[in-house]
Amino acid sequence: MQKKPRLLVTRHMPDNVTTRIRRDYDATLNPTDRIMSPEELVSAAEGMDAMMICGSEKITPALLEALPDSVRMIATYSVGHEHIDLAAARAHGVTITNTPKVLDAAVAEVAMLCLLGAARRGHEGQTLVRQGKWASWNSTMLLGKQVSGARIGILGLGGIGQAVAAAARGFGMQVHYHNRNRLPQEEESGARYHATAAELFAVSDFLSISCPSTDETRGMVNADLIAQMPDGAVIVNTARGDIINDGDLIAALESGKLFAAGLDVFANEPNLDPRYRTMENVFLMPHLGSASVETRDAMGFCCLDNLDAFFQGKPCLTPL
Ligand code: 8YV
Repeated sequence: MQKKPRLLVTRHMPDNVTTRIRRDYDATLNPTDRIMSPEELVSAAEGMDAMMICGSEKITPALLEALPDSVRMIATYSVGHEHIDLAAARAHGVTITNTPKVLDAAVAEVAMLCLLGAARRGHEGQTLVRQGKWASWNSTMLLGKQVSGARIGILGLGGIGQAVAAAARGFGMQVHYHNRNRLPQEEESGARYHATAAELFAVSDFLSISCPSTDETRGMVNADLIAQMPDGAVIVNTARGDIINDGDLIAALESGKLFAAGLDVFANEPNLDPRYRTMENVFLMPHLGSASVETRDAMGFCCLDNLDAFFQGKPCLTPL
């Protein structure tokens, strides 16, 4: 019988994923889920053929240099890959895969949760009920911003952005978007293209961020762009926290320029800018975009399908 490939799984995985890992790989698991330091990663990778990692593991040029040569493939349990230096991986001959598509629907659900939670004052309503401070019905209590009929601007109409667009259409929203390049018409599904971010922001009663974190997008959502938005707009972020300039967003939320924000992701997670914690007009989630049972299994299976293909000498399904 052929020997199973040796796989280092750096974080705890859902049961269905772990069952398949144990079945098909000679695996070293991390049941305590403690995030390893780069030195610990290198030492744990000793003798491994491949690694299955998460966004918590930074695959830097220095780490790739230090990893044993036996590691030929790294599958990241994420669609985002800003934690991996792809050029350095290529230079070291290490194949990298991610998990696109399988999480589009789940992340779009959380984008809508954040959008609705922000627009319809989900945090304040919850707090009122939970703290026993809801005295009586009142015609002007916690009035929100109506979603139906409003315009949503989607920054990054990729897989997740398109799923957000479909959900937003279900709420009767008019969809606008900005990408570096315009999509073919069939992928736009009627969404209106704006060649610049400033043009998109100018028509966005709601702005949903669905683009990756890159050198171009980091810090992009700043005071200048927010100033272009209609007064009383709402910003939603389910992509990466560092796309937003936190100081500028907070200033716009405090001044009333923005009505609210719905945030699932933050710069420097989990140590987000502490000012968000006490702001009433911010709906907060702890990076739960892909956190449904079905999607977290599908992400694991996507990693394993890629690993299986790699070790069978076939092309990976979702290489980077
Ligand atoms: C994950 C994500 O929860 O896929 C991504 O890029 O941000 C999330 O789905 C996280 O990155 C797990 O590694």
